[in-house]
Amino acid sequence: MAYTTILVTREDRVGIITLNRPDVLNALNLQLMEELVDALDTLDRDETIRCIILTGNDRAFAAGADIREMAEASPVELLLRNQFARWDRIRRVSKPLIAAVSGYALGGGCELAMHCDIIIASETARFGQPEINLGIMPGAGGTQRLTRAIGKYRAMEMVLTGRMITARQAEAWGLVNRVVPVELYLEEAKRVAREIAARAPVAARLAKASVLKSFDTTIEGGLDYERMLFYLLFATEDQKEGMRAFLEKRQPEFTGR
Ligand code: DAK
Repeated sequence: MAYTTILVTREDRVGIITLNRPDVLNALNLQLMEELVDALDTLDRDETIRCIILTGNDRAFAAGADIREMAEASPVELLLRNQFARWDRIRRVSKPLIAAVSGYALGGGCELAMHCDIIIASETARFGQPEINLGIMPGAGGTQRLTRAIGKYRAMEMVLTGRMITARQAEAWGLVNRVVPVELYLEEAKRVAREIAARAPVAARLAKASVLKSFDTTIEGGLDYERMLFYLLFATEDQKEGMRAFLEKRQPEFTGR
């Protein structure tokens, strides 16, 4: 698939997807969402890729769904566009996904960042769920993920007022991993991605699945799930290699097998 609204690059074992509709602050239109899901799917299936970075430009990660495209839509049109299937696919990306956010991450843009597993923010990042200003509410998981990330009262304030928060506020509230100067956010995301890419890929994938499981199960169910995945890793060559390397006092060579 040839992309017109995103750019995809590879640096060693890291795939980088850059949202690229700068004139409209990377508003997420149908075309972009289709391309984004296609690129994520391709990178997720590519054995040479071990971690994926999702980013925008310095001014905007994404200022939300494309309002122009949504303004006159009927519920049936929304249903037929089947956008939720695309968001579900993003939720199911099995490899670690890092958001490198600068500028606006609003509405669907904030929700997209929250689909990622780690969020690195520039000092200029602004997060918000401003849907209420348009007469709607978050529709791609914002009320659920934001609440789990920052708690009921802060989420309520953001969702009900539509007000944006700064990168520092997001950091203090636990919505981002860390805040770095704007010149460094992508570099920092790459640094973390390379660190993850050097680890055992199957273990990273199952560890991600296990952490995410904690959001929709009881502690008992989550512990059982974790245990199964833990056992499973002893069937990998990487487990043997990792432990052997430790005992032989050398660096492990993980193959993802
Ligand atoms: N959609 C379309 N165009 C947008 C846009 C957006 N969300 N955000 C910005 N733009 C466009 C502006 O219209 C403008 O275009 P021109 O006028 O130059 O043609 C250009 O980007 C630059 O924006 P501004 O001139 O407004 O720039 P400022 O610096 O003055 O203001 C701003 C920046 C981010 C404060 C402002 O642009 C703004 O308030 N933007 C809208 C933010 C917003 O309300 N976002 C939430 C959208 S609702 C769904 C899943 C998810 C969603 C919906 C459905 N399903 C699964 C069905 C999500 C919904 C949303 O995200």
